[in-house]
Amino acid sequence: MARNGGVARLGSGAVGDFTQDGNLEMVWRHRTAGTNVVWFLEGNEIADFTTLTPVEAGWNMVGAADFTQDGRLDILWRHGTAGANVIWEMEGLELRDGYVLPAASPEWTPVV
Ligand SMILES: [Ca+2]
Repeated sequence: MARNGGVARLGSGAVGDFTQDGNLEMVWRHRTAGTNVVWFLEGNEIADFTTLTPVEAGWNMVGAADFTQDGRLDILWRHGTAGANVIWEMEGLELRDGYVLPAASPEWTPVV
């Protein structure tokens, strides 16, 4: 894990079958530009790609899990210095809704 000014940076990205077609998607985040890109994998080949809504720098994409328990993967975001936490409720790779969780000190690192 890289460190910046004493603040540990989370890894930023996610892997999961968001589209529920049996193939994994890999979500990449550009740390400074805030761009989010998805690779559609078929095995170890990249079949296609798309972009997600950009999110300003400072936010880390912690990972993906079915937080809303609807059978689809959602994305957990965490601000690296403010400790703010947001869940994106996803429908496939479409952003359906957002939920703000309580903030937690940046010294804490969630694992998804
Ligand atoms: Ca998929």
